[in-house]
Amino acid sequence: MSEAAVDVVHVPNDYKSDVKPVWCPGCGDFGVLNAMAKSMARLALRPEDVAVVSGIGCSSRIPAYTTCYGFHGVHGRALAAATGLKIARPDLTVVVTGGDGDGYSIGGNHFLHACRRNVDLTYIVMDNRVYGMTKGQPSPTTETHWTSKLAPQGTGLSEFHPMAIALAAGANFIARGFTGDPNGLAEIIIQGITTPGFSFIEVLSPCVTFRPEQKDWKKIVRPAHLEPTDDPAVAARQIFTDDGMNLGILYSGKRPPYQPPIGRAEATPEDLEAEFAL
Ligand SMILES: Cc1ncc(C[n+]2csc(CCOP(=O)(O)OP(=O)(O)O)c2C)c(N)n1
Ligand code: SF4
Repeated sequence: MSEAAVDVVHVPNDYKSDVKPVWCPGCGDFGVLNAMAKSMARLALRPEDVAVVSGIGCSSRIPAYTTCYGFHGVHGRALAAATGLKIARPDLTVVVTGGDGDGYSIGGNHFLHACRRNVDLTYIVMDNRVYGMTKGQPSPTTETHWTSKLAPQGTGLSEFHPMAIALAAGANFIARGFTGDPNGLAEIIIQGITTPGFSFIEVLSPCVTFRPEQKDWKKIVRPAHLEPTDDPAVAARQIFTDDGMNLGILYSGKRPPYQPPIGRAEATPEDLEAEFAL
């Protein structure tokens, strides 16, 4: 977070652009936009000191809906772009946003290595257990027996467990929020942004169009009533007894973030042109 960020009082609407979201009415992703705006206002961040980086998907549209710097990149590559940005501009607060398809399917490899590298990023995954933008294909977090026109017999595949993977791969902060609780989610995002290193926030974000049954999540989510631990063994036990509906901060570690010194560019553009000339 930039130290110059505390001079102006901001309200959540200062972080929302004039671009009207094209999400379906009732989509959980509205709750994430609201929670992000609340958290940035509470942290008194200047929009120009924040970059929101995404891939492709309904959830990945968020950068355009904010007044922060934004990068709406390539499907599954948000973490790679954000890592480069944060290394080059450590003064920026870099928030990465996307869906379960973007982050765990095509972007799965980047997810593993972002956790391992522990660059100071906050990664918010809007998990609706489906590919919303491309009309309802199963994603890695889709339940094995969920049937639809596109998967009439279900996938028959084990579900990906993002929190377990994040812990095993080295993420320094791991939490779960719910879009129906924007205040609780905003608090988690604040903790994620202010905890150094790679912060992974799984957000249960209903896709009301392709998974209308997820509207019932509001009846079954619950606060986990856990003290965040910095002991991976304790966190691992919690994760493997978790039914996916416990909300809160599971793990808050002490691993220092990876931030190599930023050197002066040693080659000029002319040197590079000469080197790569055919
Ligand atoms: C390289 C590439 N492969 C596939 C696609 C098609 N595509 C666009 S969004 C998407 C999945 C979106 O699902 P998710 O990330 O879960 O986001 P949601 O729309 O559910 O928020 C896919 C497969 C693409 N745009 N680029
Ligand atoms: S298709 Fe699903 S994820 Fe996409 S905007 Fe509509 S409700 Fe949201």
